[in-house]
Amino acid sequence: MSLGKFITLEGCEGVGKSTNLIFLKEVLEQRKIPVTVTREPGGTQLAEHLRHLLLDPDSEAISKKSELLLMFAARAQHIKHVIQPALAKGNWVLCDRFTDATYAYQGGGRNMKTANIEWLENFVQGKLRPDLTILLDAPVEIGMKRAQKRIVTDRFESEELSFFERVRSGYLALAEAYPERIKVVHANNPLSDVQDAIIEALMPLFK
Ligand code: Z5A
Repeated sequence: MSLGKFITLEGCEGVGKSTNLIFLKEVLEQRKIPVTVTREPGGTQLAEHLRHLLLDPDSEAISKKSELLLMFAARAQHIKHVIQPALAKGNWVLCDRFTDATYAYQGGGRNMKTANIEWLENFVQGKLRPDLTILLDAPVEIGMKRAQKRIVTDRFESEELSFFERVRSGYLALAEAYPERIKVVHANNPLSDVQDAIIEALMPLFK
């Protein structure tokens, strides 16, 4: 049985997930809520190895099926060794990306069948779903421009603009399908406005 809350941050690259994850952690800690901060793909030793393989631009060509399965292999480890134990002891888990990213990137970006992703989601996660997902949404060019300030480019970042447009549409379609869980925050606004909107989305979890 899970006692803590499971919150995920999603969005295209450079929209501010990492920045706002730190902000959310501080907000929760001010309320004396124990927090576990983690990310996907990753979060355990094996899952971080898989992350490295998945993001390394020098990896051998990774097929769409392998990419999808590796995302879920990393997730299975992450859930068993980090997410479930943290929730069970009452921590709130803040996760930088989760399965919505698979629907958006492998489903939207790579055109993989939703039914296959759904099957894997049920197989790997059982009933586990986030209590709240904050979808940071901005025009793709804005996020790309912010992300371009970094020196290293990963395997996904070398995709074309059209790939990221499909990812963004995939995310927005999910938000429409699950309006109770997924709250869209306009990430091209000034950071203080973005963070006000995040707090507003968080409030129902404190009741
Ligand atoms: N992936 C997948 O395909 N399938 C899956 O199931 C999962 C993942 C789980 C992981 O990358 C890759 O894995 C990802 C999808 C794939 N590939 N891509 N692309 P990641 O999540 O680690 O990396 P990322 O998406 O590229 O994240 P990022 O570039 O680190 O961006 P971010 O965390 O969203 O942004 P940030 O670092 O917080 O902010 C970027 C800059 O913008 C920074 O200088 C901030 O100070 C600035 N910023 C942030 N907010 C603002 C506002 N509001 N105004 C102005 N400036 C701002």
